[in-house]
Amino acid sequence: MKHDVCVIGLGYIGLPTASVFAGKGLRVLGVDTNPSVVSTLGRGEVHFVEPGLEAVVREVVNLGYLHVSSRPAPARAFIVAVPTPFHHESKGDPSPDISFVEAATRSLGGVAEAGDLVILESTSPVGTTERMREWLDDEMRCLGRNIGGAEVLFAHCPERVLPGQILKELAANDRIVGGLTEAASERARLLYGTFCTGEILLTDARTAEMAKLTENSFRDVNIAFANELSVICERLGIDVWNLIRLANRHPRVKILSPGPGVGGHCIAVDPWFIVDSAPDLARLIRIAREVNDAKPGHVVSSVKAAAAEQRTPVIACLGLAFKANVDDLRESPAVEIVRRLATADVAPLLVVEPYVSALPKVLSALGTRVRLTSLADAVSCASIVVVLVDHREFLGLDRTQLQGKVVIDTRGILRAR
Ligand code: SAJ
Repeated sequence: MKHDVCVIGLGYIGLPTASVFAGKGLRVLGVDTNPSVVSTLGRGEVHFVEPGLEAVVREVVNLGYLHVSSRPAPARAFIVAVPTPFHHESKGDPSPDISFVEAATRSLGGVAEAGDLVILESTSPVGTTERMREWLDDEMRCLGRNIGGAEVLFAHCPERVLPGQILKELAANDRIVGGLTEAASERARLLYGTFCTGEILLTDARTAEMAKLTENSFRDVNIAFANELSVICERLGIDVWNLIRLANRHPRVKILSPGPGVGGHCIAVDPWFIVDSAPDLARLIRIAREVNDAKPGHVVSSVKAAAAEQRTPVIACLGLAFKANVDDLRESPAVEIVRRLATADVAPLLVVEPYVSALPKVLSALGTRVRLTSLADAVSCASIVVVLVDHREFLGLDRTQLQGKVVIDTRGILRAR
């Protein structure tokens, strides 16, 4: 049987995408190289927290619209949604790692046929969709198949959904579709039209690749502006939250929120893809990355300074996730701050993270200096309270409980009310 859609990579983007296609009655094959992901999904369960996703997956698996496998099979359309991390170079800037995209593309060498559509959803450096065509062509030639990559249609359709609201945004957001040919763009438009109620905007593949990188760099640069303001205000004795609230009353000013740094697998990563492709020109984008990456170090210094003033300091760190109300700890500045405080052995650390049941390895490996505990225990035992994430569980924090303690509120939640 030829599937309607085969999705390669069942992570934060691939799985919801496969599920919404299946929910529209398309026959979908989801592929993941991790055997435990395949077996979890085969039981109709999911391997990460995303509101509403488990119910959708259970339904489409039970109805037989979504199957999962460790290998791709023939399909009219293939969607590649694998990670595109970066290499931390020992010298110089980080550089993009597109080896998972290459492996996924080559895995289609034996199954793709002339007229099939291959879509890249992973955020990728400009030119990656063109390279996919070359990889597939090469793979098919090696396998002795008599069709080439050129007979397959290719498009880049970047995802732009917000973790925590993925199902809603998958359907509602406008979508950019950039084909290597117009025929590819048209086919991709038809496919996404099955569930996308937002506008589908057609362009070429290189523009689509750059658009995705631009969106996240725009946000990074604007968060860097807020983070720079926060450290300037600290020195000048000004409440940055109040300042931003006032400045934002100007009709054309919309400053974002400062925080402990920028985390997640998108905004802290994608700007480097632009810097890598034009290092001499991407000056502002690089500086924004550096400003945001310096923020965890600034928070650590403030906590150390507060601890140095006390005889027996105990530090409560509220939150580990990279942002509010999710369990995602990837590239989280909060984890990095706790790690640095523990490594420097500043004081006992009580960590509160309502969205995880155990500390991540990078922290549990540090031994008993870091303990995961409840909000009530952490707040009552600590002499220093550091707010690292604005989880809804922390918003009701009672100011009277914090009297007499040093409070370092990197998210401004205590001033917001
Ligand atoms: N942050 C701040 N201040 C702010 C806003 C965010 O410090 O005013 C921090 C957050 O705490 C977090 C980081 O920035 O550490 C990123 O969070 P986010 O909610 O802004 O974005 P992500 O990484 O969850 O998702 C982004 C989104 N991109 C944009 O908003 C331009 C999403 O639409 C993309 O699909 C996603 O990246 C992606 O996959 O690229």
